[in-house]
Amino acid sequence: MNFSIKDKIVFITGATSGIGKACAIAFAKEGSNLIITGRRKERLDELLRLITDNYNVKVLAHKLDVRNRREVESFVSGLPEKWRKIDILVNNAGLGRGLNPLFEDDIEGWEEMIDTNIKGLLYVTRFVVPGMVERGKGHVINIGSIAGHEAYKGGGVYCATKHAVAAITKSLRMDLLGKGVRVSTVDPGMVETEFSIVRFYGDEEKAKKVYEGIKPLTGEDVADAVVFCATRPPHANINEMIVMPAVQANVFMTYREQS
Ligand code: NDP
Ligand code: 8X3
Repeated sequence: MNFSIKDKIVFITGATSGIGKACAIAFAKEGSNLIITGRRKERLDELLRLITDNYNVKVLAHKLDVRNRREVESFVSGLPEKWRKIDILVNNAGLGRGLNPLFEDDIEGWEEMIDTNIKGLLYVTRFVVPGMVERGKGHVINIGSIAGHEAYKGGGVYCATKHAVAAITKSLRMDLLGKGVRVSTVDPGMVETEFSIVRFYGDEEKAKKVYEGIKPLTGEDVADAVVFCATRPPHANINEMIVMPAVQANVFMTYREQS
C-alpha cells in the first residue's frame, strides 16, 4: 500500500527538464510541496506556474548550480523556516558529455560530468542530510543509471560518475543506518529527455538517432519509479531500482525496428 507523502517537502535538483521536471509534477500529484532547482530560472518559473495552477501544493523555485558548493550551502542553510524540514531529496541533476574515446576526449567535458554528477550530488547531500538526521527522518533518492552498473565504449567518464553514484548510495545507506533516513537509487536505461542533446552539445539530429527504432522510457516513467520509492512505508526501503525500456536488455543490447 502507498504511504502518503502529502504535505511532505521534496527537494529536486535539475527540475528544469526531463526526469527532474517529471518528478516535480509526479510529486505535486501526490500533494507534496516542492523545492525545485536548476540553472535555468525561466524554466523553473514556468514549472512553478504550471504546478501551482494545477495542484494545490506550495512551490519554491530557486536557481541553483549544484557544482557551486558555496551556493548550495548558502541556499540550504538560508531556507525560510517553513521550507527547512526537507523530507525527500531527489538528487537528479546530471549530464553526459560526448562519446569519444577517452584517450582523445575533451577534458572540459570530464570536469563538467565529475563536478555535476559526483561533486554536485555530494554537496547537496552533505548540506541537506544533517537536517534529516536531526529530525530522525528523511529519504534520499539518487538518480543513477544503468551506466553505474555497466561501462560502455566512449562512456569512460560518464560511467565512472554513475558508478560513483552507486558507491555513494551504498555507503550513505550504511552511514545512515538506524537514523531513520532511507537511501534509494533509481537507475534508468535509455530515457528520451534533453540528455542526448546535451551529450552531443546541442546536435539534435545526432541525439534523435539514439532513440531511432525504439520506444525509450520517458521522464514520467522514471518519475513513477521515484514516487514508488518515496511512497513505501517508513519501515521499507527500495535500495535500488533498475528501470529499462522493454526493448533494451542492457547497455549493449537494444532491439531496434528497421525503418
Ligand atoms: P536532461 O538534460 O533533460 O535534464 C538534466 C537536468 O539536470 C536539467 O534540469 C539540468 O538543468 C540539470 N543540471 C545539469 N547540470 C546542472 C548543474 N550544474 N546544476 C543544477 N542542475 C543541473 O536529462 P535527464 O532528465 O535525462 O537527466 C537527469 C538525470 O538522469 C541525470 O543525472 C542523468 O545522468 C540521469 N539519467 C538519464 C538517462 C537518460 O537516458 N536520459 C538514463 C539514466 C540516467 P539546468 O540545465 O537548467 O541546470
Ligand atoms: C544515461 C543513459 O545508456 O547513456 O545514463 O548510460 S546511458
